[in-house]
Amino acid sequence: MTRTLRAGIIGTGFMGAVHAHAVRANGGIVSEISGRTPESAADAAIRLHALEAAPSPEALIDSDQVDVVHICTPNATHAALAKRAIAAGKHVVCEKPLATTLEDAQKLRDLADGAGTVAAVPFVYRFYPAVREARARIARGEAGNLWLLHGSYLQDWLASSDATNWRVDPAAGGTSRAFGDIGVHWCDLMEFATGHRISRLVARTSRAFAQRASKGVMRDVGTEDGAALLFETDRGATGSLVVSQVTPGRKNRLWFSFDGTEESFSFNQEQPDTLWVGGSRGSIRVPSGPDTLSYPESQRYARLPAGHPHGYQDSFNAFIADVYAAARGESIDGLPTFRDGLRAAQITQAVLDSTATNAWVDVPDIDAGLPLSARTPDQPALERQS
Ligand code: SOE
Repeated sequence: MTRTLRAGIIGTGFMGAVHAHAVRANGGIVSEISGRTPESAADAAIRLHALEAAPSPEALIDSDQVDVVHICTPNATHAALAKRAIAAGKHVVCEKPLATTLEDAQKLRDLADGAGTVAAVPFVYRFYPAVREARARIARGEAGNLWLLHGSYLQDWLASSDATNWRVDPAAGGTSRAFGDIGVHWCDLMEFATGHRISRLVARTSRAFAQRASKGVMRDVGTEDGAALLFETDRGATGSLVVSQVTPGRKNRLWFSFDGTEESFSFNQEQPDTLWVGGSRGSIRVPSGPDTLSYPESQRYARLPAGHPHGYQDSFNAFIADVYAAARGESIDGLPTFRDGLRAAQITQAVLDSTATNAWVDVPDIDAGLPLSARTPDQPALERQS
C-alpha cells in the first residue's frame, strides 16, 4: 500500500498534538480530529491542521476518510475506543496505558492478534538511537552477563498539592497513576533493550500528598505519587526501579543503568543524545549519529550527524514512521504493540498486588508456552545472550 495514510486523532491535548506532528512528519494526513466537545474539536482542527473536525470519536472511527485511529484520550476511555477501531478494520495507535484493567488489556491484545491490522502503543523511548545502540550491543553479548538492571523515572509536574489532573482520579486514569503512567515506560525499555523479562517483583507505592486541590476543594488522593520496586528477571538478573511524579527539579528524567560483567550501559532521557558505555579500563560517551553509532539497528534511527540532538518529538516521529511502515505491510523489528500494552498491564497489576499484600508477586510470562522462535522480534536477544 503506497497511498498516503490518513490519520484520525481522538484527543486534542498535549499527546494529540504530538501525534499530529508525527503523522505529518511522515507524509501522512490528519484527516479528522475529535475532542470532548464539537467546539474543542473545531478549535483543534485549526490548531493541528486537520482537514475536518469529527462530530464524535465514534464518527471518526467509522469514517471512510480514516485509515489509522490515534487514541489520545484519558486512560479509562481507551478500551472501548480501541475495540471499536479494531472492529472497524482500522489500524490503531492507542496511548499507554492500553487499558485500566488487566482483563481489558488481555481482550484488546487478543482482538488485535486476530485482526490483521496494526495495533501499536507508544512506548516511544525505544526510538532514541542511543537506546537502540544499547540494545544492539547487549544483543551481541558486549555486556557480558547482565546481572544488575536499575534506574528511575522522575518527574515534578505534580510536585504541589495544588496540582491535579485527570490522571489523579482513578475513575479516569485507573487505579495506578505514577507507575501505570511512567513506570511502565521504564519496564518496557528495560525488557526491550536487554531481552530480559521481569519474573517477579516486590513493590511499594506511596503518596507525597494525601490530598490535592480539585476545583478549589482539597480532596483525598486515590492514586500513588511514586513507587519503589525490587525485581528479578527470567535470566537471573536483579533490578530496582524508583518512580516519582513529585521530585522537584526532575522534568522527565528516565534513567537506566544495565550492568554486565564486561560493560555497563547508561542512558538519561533528559540528555538523550549519548549512550554511556562503562568499562573497567575506561568509559565512553557514544554520541548519536549514523557515523558514530556501531550497528545498523541504531544507525537507522539517527537521521542527522552526531551533534544535532534527536529529541522526544523526533523519537515519536520515528515511532509513527515504523507504525505506518507496518501498516503498509513492512516487517518492523521492535514495534511496541498491544502485546506490550498487555505486558505493561501485567506488571502494573503485580505492583498493585505486591503493595496490597506486602509480598513478592510473580509476573506471568506473556509468551508462556510459546517456543522462543514464535516470540516477537524482541525475543531474539534472549537467544543471542545464552
Ligand atoms: C505524563 O506523566 C507524561 O506525559 C506521560 O503520560 C508520558 O507517557 C511520558 O512520556 C511523559 O510524561
